[in-house]
Amino acid sequence: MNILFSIWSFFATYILQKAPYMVGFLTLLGYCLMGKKWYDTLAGTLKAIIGMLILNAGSGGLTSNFRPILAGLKDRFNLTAAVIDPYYGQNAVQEGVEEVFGKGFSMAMQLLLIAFIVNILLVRFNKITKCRTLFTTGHVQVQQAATAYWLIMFALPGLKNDMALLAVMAVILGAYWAVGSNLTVKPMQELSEGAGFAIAHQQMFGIRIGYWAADKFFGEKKGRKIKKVGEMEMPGFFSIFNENMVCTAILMTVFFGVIMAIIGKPYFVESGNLTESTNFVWWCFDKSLNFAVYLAILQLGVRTFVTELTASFQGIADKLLPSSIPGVDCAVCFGFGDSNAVTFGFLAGLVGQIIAIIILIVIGSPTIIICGFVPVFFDNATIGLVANEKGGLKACLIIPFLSGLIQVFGAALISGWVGLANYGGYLGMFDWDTVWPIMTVVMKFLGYAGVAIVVVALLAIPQIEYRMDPEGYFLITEDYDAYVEHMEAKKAK
Ligand code: ASC
Repeated sequence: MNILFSIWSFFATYILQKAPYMVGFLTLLGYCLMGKKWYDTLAGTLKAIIGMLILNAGSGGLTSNFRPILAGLKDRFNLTAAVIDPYYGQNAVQEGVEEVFGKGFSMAMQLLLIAFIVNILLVRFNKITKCRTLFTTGHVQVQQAATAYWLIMFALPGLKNDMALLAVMAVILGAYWAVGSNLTVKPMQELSEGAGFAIAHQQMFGIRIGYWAADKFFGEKKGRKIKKVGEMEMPGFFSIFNENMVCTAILMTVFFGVIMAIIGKPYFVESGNLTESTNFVWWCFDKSLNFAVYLAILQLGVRTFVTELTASFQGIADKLLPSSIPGVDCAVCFGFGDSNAVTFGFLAGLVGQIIAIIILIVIGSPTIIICGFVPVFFDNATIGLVANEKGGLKACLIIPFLSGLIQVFGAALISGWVGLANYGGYLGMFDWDTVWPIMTVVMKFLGYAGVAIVVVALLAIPQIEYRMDPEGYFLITEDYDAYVEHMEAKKAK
């Protein structure tokens, strides 16, 4: 019994919560189920792990380099404010949960495990549930389990029994994982031309809303042609913007240069980021160029692991989870579509967030928000990329801009209301500024009836999507080329 527990606890700590090893584990399992030769299995598994580690090096580099800059705005202007950032959000829960609810943080990790099982079951029985995607991004699951733990305890203070509480939370969170990532199947299969992954991250509803809005308001209709970012032929000097690295470097130098100049050298010297003798302008320039470097690393990581994971997942889909595909980190999609849309989406979102923050300050909001790098970059870049694919440059700028506004206002309302702002941070990613606050309101005011409404509403979403195209629904994950033909035939009718 003890040995079994040790194995389980090793698995939970080192594999389930660590995306690279989870991806490696799934690749290993998939290739074994396919009966691949042992050396191909070994090579594929290693490639998947290393690719994901490279992706983490890229996204970690972006985060550690640029997070202090945005957080610096808060210190520089002496604001008492909640930073929207998944890591700050998790810390806030860890710090406050005992004091506010009298419960320890370890229960949030039990929640993660049970919710993951709910996700697996929903996919296993997808003939009924219509859920096609398995969450594989462990670090995100930890952050979400922590915040969901807080929000649901806040909404249902009467639910004192730990087992009942865990059961309710796990069903809601597990359903959110299965249903949310399932919503990204169509946008991602179209963007990657059938690479075979969905997104399992923190803006899954945001991706689908962005996709829908881009199509509806900017998409190709009779007499309306779209111009995607990659199709913009720019004359003379501007043509250098067609090159992703150059474009990113120039835009980042301008934007972050302004922000760093506003914060000023003394702050960065004091916080130990540079020494007094360092040339500040050159330091800003160097930092901005590094943005393009980390983005390139991240894309290399994607190229390294995606084919392995999706090819091996076929084994899992054939033998264990029919018609399913893996849900992966949002940064994976940065390897597809127009790379410049990533930068444009991010910067448009940043402008939206900064305007929203100024509005909060001007109207004297009791909760002030500071943009964290992770939500402003990863959410808006992803949404921008998807919007560009459906609606071109205009959609790629306007939709992330609106998303930036929504992120700040949504986070201010929910984090102030539930009390997380008092602990300095909130998860703050798109779905957690929109869908989760709505679910929290419904449960807070309707109690158990609210829980039922939330669960039924979540589970109804894949059913509705299925009914809109019963023939294409599973085809899109099973055989993308056949799906494209099916869509063309449908259009011709
Ligand atoms: C998150 C989070 C990260 C990033 C990363 C993006 O939500 O916690 O570290 O986004 O997953 O690649």
